[in-house]
Amino acid sequence: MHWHILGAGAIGCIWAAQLYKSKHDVTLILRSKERLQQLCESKGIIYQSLNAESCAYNVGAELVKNNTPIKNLLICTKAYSTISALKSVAGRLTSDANVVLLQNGLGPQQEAVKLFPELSLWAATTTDGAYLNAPFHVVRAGHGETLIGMISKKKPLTYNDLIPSPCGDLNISLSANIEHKLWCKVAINAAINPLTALNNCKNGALVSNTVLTKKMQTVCQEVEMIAAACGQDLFDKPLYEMAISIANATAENYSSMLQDIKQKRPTEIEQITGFLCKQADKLNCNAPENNLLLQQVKQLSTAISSA
Ligand code: KPL
Repeated sequence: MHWHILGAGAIGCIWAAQLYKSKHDVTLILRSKERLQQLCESKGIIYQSLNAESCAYNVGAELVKNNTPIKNLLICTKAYSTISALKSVAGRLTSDANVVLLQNGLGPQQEAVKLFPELSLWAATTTDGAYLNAPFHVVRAGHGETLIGMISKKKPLTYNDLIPSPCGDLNISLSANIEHKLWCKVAINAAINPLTALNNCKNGALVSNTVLTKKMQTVCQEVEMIAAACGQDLFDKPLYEMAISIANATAENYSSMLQDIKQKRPTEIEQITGFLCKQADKLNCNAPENNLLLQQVKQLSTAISSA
């Protein structure tokens, strides 16, 4: 199976390394000659596993404007770039192509289905932990699970038609209700990410600081109400309890949104809290705390990028 991967951040690099290691054809799609040069200088993807061992994987790479056909595409850009990434290679997709969208947030998946009704589109969510030490040098911080499910209206394929098997140390399963899984992830991200980004704190502070814990509780209550209005029954326990246990389990982590702020990158606030606030507006739900967080993160982002 030949996979093209668009988005060579931490998750894209993990996938590329694991597919390559499992003897699949894999090609990274890079946006500039400078990025191709960086890959060349790093001598492929450097993958550092949990036991600190490093391996180099000499994966292939090409530019977006290359015109070779694409049969299997994984897009793991940040959520705000999903649609432009998909559009940038749409002309290269074969008529039977599979496209997997793996990122935080909600909104782009639904937009992709509307824009490309003829495509076999899949959405994925992961609890794998990883970060980049340098361009194409990925450090595996934790082994989680990746769930993939079809989001387009086409006849679903079987597992073996899509999931490359074997797939190294990736733990991938098909999900019959991926929309629900994406909602659950968005709800957790809405509870944790904006508060950590605004307060410049590790996830654990949401449990140890009573003021932040109280705010997180209010955020969770609103998110649960919005989800219920959208027909989503999130977890088998209250969202607040789930958020507390995830903030505890990841106490030493900086959330992805705080990392974006620290590195002066755009955040995924529009695809997380923004998505939920839009749903709340449509359904006349009151979500003042989430709306406030949305505005505050947007302001912080603007202030940081213009500083
Ligand atoms: O997924 C995460 C993120 O930071 O985006 C959590 C679960 C909050 C862990 O940091």
